[in-house]
Amino acid sequence: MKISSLCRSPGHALLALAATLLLGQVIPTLADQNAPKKKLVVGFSQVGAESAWRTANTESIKSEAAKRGIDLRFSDAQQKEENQIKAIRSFIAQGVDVIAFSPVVETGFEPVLQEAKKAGIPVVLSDRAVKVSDPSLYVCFLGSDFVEEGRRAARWLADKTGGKAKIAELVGTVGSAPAIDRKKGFEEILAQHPEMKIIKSQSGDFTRAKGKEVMEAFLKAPDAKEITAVFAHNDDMALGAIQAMEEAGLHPGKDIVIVSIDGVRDAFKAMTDGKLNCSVECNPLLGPQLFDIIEKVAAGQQVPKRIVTEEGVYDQSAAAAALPKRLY
Ligand code: GYE
Repeated sequence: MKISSLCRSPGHALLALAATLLLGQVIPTLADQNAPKKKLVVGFSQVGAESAWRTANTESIKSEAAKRGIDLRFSDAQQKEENQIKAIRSFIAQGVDVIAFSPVVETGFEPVLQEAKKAGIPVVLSDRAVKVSDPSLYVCFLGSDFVEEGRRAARWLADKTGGKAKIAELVGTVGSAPAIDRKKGFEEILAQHPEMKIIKSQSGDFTRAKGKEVMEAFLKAPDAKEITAVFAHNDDMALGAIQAMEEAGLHPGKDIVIVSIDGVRDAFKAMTDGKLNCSVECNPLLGPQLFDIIEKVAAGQQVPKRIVTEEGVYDQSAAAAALPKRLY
């Protein structure tokens, strides 16, 4: 019915006026709803590009943000804490909606996180944890259980060697959550096996080049012949160590048993070639879960303080079948 046809009496006229006012109010509201939504702005400070794991992690985060139409301000810290602190400060200055970051080391972030809190910007930790005295400085930590990964590596090695091994350990970045926790979990299981001992331990900073360098030094030491196993905190360092062993005329995977962590494609290839013995999975494809959390946080919804990713263990017997399906 047309509004004009209602205006035959004062009562009708009033009704028509009310209808017009009502429509006047309804129409802009509908228009608001149809207006393009403001893009969510997220600042992400990444550790660097130190490993194949990290490359896959960065790709997962960038592609997921693009898929969701999120304005992602991405910053690469090149493994330096001071660069991460600068990036976070710049995200605060830009007034982003949410800050996410993967802290290169555990300590030293408290002051900048306090600045974010004062600015009212929520912070989500991705992959690595921080040590802070005030847990309200971040809303959620999404990542693996690194202690359990260390335990898994040690359990596998104990099984493989019948509880007898002289181990050279390639440690991750000093002070980083995965290096601290993987060592802790590994040593926890070693404590149950008196004939398994770490005889050498040094950081290879999670990179292939440094893993190789450290292994070369281990192999030049007077007691080098005693080494029966290598525990590398990530695949890249194990792959570097494999190169060092081959250059020294050894047969990696046979003369020395090697277990590492991550489960990247090159590790699966090395396992199918018989050079690496085992890789404990650590999933870098955190993008979808991370942005689920970020979107909830931005909408003011509650999220759990800790979300653990699910992972497995692969050795040579499982590597060939799993390789074609590996996504990273
Ligand atoms: O294992 C390593 C990377 O923080 C879990 O960092 C991550 C670790 C990963 O460089 O390859």
